[in-house]
Amino acid sequence: MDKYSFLNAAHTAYFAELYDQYLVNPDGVEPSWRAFFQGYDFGAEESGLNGEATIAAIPENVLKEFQVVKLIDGYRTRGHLFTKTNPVRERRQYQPTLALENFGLSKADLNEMFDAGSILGLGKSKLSEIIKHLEAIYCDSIGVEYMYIRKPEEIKWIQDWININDNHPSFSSGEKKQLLSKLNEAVSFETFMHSKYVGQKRFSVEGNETLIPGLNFLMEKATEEGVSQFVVGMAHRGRLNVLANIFGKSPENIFSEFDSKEFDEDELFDGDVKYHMGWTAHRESDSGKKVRMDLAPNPSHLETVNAVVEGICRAKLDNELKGNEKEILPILIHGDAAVAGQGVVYEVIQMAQLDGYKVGGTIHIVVNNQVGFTTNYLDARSSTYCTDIGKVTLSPVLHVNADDVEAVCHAFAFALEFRTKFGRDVFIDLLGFRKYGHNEGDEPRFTQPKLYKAIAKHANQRDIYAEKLLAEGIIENGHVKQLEKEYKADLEIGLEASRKHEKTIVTKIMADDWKGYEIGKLKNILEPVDTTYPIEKLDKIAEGITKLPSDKKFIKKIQRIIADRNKRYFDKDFKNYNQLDWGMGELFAYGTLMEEGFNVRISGQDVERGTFSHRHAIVKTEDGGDEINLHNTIGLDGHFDIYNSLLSEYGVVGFDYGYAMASPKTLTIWEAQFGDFSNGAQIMLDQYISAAEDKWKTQNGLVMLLPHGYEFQGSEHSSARMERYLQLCSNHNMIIADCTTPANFYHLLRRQMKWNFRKPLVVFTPKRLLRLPEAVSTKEELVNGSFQEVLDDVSVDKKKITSLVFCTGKFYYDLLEKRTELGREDVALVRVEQLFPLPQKQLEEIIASYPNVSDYVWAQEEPKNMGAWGYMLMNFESVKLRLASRKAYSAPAAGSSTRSKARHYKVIDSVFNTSKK
Ligand SMILES: Cc1ncc(C[n+]2csc(CCOP(=O)(O)OP(=O)(O)O)c2C)c(N)n1
Repeated sequence: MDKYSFLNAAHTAYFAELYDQYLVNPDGVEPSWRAFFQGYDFGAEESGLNGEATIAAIPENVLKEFQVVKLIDGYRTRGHLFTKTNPVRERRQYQPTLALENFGLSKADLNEMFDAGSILGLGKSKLSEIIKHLEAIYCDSIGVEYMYIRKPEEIKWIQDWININDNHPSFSSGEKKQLLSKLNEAVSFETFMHSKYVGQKRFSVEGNETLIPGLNFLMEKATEEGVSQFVVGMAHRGRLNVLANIFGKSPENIFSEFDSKEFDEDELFDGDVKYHMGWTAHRESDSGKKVRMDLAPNPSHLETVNAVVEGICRAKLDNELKGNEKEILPILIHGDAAVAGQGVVYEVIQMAQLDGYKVGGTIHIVVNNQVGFTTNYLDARSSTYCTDIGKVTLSPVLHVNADDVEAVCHAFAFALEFRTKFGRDVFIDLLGFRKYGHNEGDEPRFTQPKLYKAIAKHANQRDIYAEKLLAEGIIENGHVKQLEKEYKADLEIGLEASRKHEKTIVTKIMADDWKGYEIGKLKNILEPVDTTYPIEKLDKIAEGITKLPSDKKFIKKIQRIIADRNKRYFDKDFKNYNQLDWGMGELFAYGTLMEEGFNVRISGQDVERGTFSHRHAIVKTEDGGDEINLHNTIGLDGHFDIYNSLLSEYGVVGFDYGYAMASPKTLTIWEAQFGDFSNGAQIMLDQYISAAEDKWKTQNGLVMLLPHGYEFQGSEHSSARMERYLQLCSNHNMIIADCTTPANFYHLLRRQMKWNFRKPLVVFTPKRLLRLPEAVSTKEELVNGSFQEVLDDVSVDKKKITSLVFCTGKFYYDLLEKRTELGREDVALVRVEQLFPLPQKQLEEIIASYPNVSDYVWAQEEPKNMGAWGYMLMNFESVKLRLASRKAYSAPAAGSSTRSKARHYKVIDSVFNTSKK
């Protein structure tokens, strides 16, 4: 008997279904069937020997069923390549096509009935019916990519969803009219602006106007499903339209920005171009639910805002939303060229499922106008689609023809429901075109003459839809004209009103979260802040964080480290009693702030232990089963979250910046592995950290800890590039510090939260000092002290001093060592612990207290063209400083440790060698 005689015709439906299951999830079918299907596939594709034998043995009608299942699978995996999604040009041709012949079928089979139809919920059907159904689902205005997903339940859910009504929406007449009305707003806004602000850049959304009804539909539907907050990040394209028609920013306000009048504000606010501004709106949905919408401000730098938006959402989740991901929806709106080209997109997407960064899924919308400035998509990416990055997280991607507003809304509905169900990212590729050049004054035909010939003839998306509704008898002639008239009349009123303003109306975002916080002025920054803390409470915290739980087992080394902390604090007989090291100073800052009700979040590479093993904020039990954050076990008010990050700087700094933007009550810290790597996040520094307050009047208390210091490890791992940070400083935009004692670091961190304003704080943190016996502080210094911007040399007889040396950070200890070795009583070492804002007055007072100085020195371990020298030269004119440093180099340090040491000691010698004056 033939091996496959059991495959009789009566069971074809069963085989078809089984084969379908195998195609979706090979491991899900019973092994002997799997082997059988593998043989069949092999035969069908490769004409391999075993496969051929298998095929030859399968009865003809069963074989045909398999071929139909293969065809169905072909539509599922490749259907998106053959859609009608491009409104203005033919799609590229992909091979092989979905032609019948490519699946061993022919036209003669079209009228045959196949059980495989049951896989699609059609029951036994004619092949022609099956294909019609598949064409409608996969090859009309929406292309669906999802077969790379590895979870069968997600695939099944998607297939069921798109199977309904052949993946087409069924809107009521009322809903259709509502879509048209929203489309009219999108179109009329642009035409109004075009006539009133001729030639002014506004980055019109024309060619993708359906974004507006799509977003409106998405938000209304999301609100129905329990979302109460939206956080949106988007670039220039269509931003003003979104602000007007989605966020409800008043035309009066928008036009006031267009007229570019002066600001009625203080000197610390220079403003930004109108298509970068953020906005917060409190609106009521159509169903009467209250929602909050935040549009994050963003710089020109494309895609950078993604990270910030995710951070904002996570902060809201960690605090007011108590982790309920269904209450908040992050929406990122990308450009097609930018989403394909900017690396930060990858960094942010990699965060999607990570403990420290996840937000329950993001809806990504690409406003795909097929051009990036002047660059054609063929030059802009190697990937098939601009959205292919979505496959990294196995996110479904829907490509949708932007001319078909109903399909657009349908795709948005899918995105929302998938995100709600699985808490994962979804991508919508909204495929339209760009009516004008990159901006409205730009000639697109220089570079895309053919495309723009087609675009010139193409109707706008409102008119396309109006025609459809007219044909369906839903609207009458003149309906659109009336809509346009009414909408433009409102814009006219706004325009009139805006012209009466002498100043631009200043946009405020996230004002609710920042009630009670004032923008920090220089005067406040340099005033002392009370960061003292009662000893009894400190003792209690010490008890909690210097003892491991007795019912759990830990490795010996961690037991020793925590016990050492305990003895340093409590054991009067211990040789290091009351010598609190750097890690302790830091951990006490967190504990005391938590007790006072603040939260702490730290993220960065390997921060839980600390790159240099000084922190151990998370301790793991010996079997690795438990992770304990001692700070969270002792009943303090605030919570302490610390996360080892993915290996990213740009994305993670952006995320934590966003986090700090939405949570003034959380001490938000990002730590670099070594400070050198922070330049990977340079855009965040230049565009946000140093400039945001000035551009957008937003506050941000992000702390950056940047390990820095010359310890002869090569050109990297030495310098966090202090000079770069100092160059960005002006108008008290941030704080730059380089502390030398645990107590001062402790007070610096506490001061950061005690202020009633927030400023970014950049701290150059030590490596050697983490364990240096001299770099310790006492309990009393934590309890009674305060942050010292400058540490005068208290060990000297000031009258004897002829050489007054200023330095910062760890280099102080190198100099101190040498001074001790030389026994020099004529040299004083003054530590500038806060470099910006520079404590000028305090420095001058210190200078005045040394009566006999003839040699003022700035000493730094960095080369002359790096470190703080240039900054000191520019900002400190009270005395003429002599420089003691390496000479100028292009790399921060030599690769050879011998050479690096020689240079280092030469600098130290030059500090004490006054003949080199
Ligand atoms: C990081 C970055 N590099 C370069 C630019 C300059 N630039 C502005 S818009 C643009 C093209 C963007 O194309 P796309 O992402 O498709 O958006 P579109 O303008 O077409 O909507 C470029 C290159 C920028 N703004 N940001």
